Amino acid sequence: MQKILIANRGEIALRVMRSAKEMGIKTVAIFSEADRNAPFVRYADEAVCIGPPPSSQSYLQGDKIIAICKELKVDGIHPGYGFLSENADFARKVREAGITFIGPSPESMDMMGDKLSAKATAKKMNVPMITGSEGAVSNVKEAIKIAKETGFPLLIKASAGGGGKGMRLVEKESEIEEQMKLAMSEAKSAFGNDAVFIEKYASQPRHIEIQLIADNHGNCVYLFERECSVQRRHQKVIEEAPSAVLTPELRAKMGKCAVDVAKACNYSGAGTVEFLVDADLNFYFLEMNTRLQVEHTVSEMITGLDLVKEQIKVARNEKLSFKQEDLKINGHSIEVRVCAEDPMNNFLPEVGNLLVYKVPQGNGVRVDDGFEQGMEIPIYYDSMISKLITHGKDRTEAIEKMLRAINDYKIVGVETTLEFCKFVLTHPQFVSGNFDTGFIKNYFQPEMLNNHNTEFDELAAIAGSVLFKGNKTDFAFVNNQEAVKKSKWKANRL
Ligand code: MV4
Repeated sequence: MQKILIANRGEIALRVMRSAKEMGIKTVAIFSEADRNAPFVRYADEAVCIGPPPSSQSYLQGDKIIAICKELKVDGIHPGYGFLSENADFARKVREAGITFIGPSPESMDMMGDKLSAKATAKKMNVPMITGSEGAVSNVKEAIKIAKETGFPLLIKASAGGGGKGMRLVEKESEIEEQMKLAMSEAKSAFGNDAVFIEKYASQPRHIEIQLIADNHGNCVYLFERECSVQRRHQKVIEEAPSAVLTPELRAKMGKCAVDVAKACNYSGAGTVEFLVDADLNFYFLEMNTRLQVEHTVSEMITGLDLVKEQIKVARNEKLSFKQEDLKINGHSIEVRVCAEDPMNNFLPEVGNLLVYKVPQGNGVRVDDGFEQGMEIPIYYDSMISKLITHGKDRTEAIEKMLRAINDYKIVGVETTLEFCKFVLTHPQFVSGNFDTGFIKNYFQPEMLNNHNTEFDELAAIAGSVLFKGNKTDFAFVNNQEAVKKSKWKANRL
């Protein structure tokens, strides 16, 4: 592999290109008109504008991306996460064009993309499953019959869904008919597939996932777990590795189940098997993600591996260079997602200029970002500014480093989730390790975040815009006014 195209943007495009460069592989960026000045575009050896800002006209243009690859003699595509990363039809077209898709085969993606076939595959391997329907449920009568066996509450889930999309909670029999109709029509319009299934609802579970990597020679190993229970509306907020609650025995058991699922779908590359874990530490298969995930970084920190390099090596048909028994957990790693959102205002995404943007540094601190001071946060894509990752000898040290790093992170111009993450990291329930997916709903109220230093923000905003003025005079005036107005408004509100 001589040259790869990264069919993505922002931090993950940069992160992939760094590994490619270390391997002596040339990189091609594609970018939308909104990303013309983004660092990932400059970092690439070559860069091509693919279209207007909306994803549907740029990063989701699979045929256009393949045409660019042919023109620039690209021999591999890394899809990152989101966008086309789990699109089996795209992976198939890439293969047909004679280009290597850095990821699993379209056949594996199809098998795992459909939750019903994923569950059937996992069940065949004797992976524990939550009680529920055997396959799709297509009428209310059948649903009621299953509900009598599983009991209430139960969940109706869309087979084509995932990440909580197309999921409905049913508390009692009288609600089944309505919820089932809603679930099916939602699934039909969102995914073009109205297949739904039923599961007993596990209350307050933990979300624990196993990272794995498989090669094209029948080798597959698990890279331990990530604890991802701190979520808000199915968006992960904080992830860590290892989990504070798994024992070595349970870890090995879950790891083996994840590897079995991968083997059953002839998996190749990096993948993740998601489990629900209940209060008694019983675990149940949820779904498999056939991509590199946002939070892969914490697995890298505790294993010492570079997952992107491993993905590329597998795509080059190399054998894994390590066995399960070679892998050890080294210390503890935590990641927080730094998003341009306002936690005081229902996490509403913010757009605006990064007037001041200074990242934390030092021992055990890693920042994977895609922005620089003075850049605008575009409205077209997700709100993540960066991933802040720490690594320490144990969980306590990883938390201490994270709190220090959050304090050292200076962002002025947009509200961020940094203070909110600090709230989570200092909460006794989080510190104890005893928390589940209900953490934010149960413990967080916006009023708990009132330690804004508005005077600092205001001064920093002015300082930032003065700095910024150095390059762009006209802009700076506007930004300065806006920043000060914003800080004053914020001060009034408090
Ligand atoms: C569940 C569940 C409880 N019981 N399934 C949400 C996302 C999707 N991957 C599956 N999800 C859930 N499935 C049963 N049978 C609770 C959730 C769930 C959840 C799972 C993981 C992380 C956060 C969550 C938040 C709410 C609900």
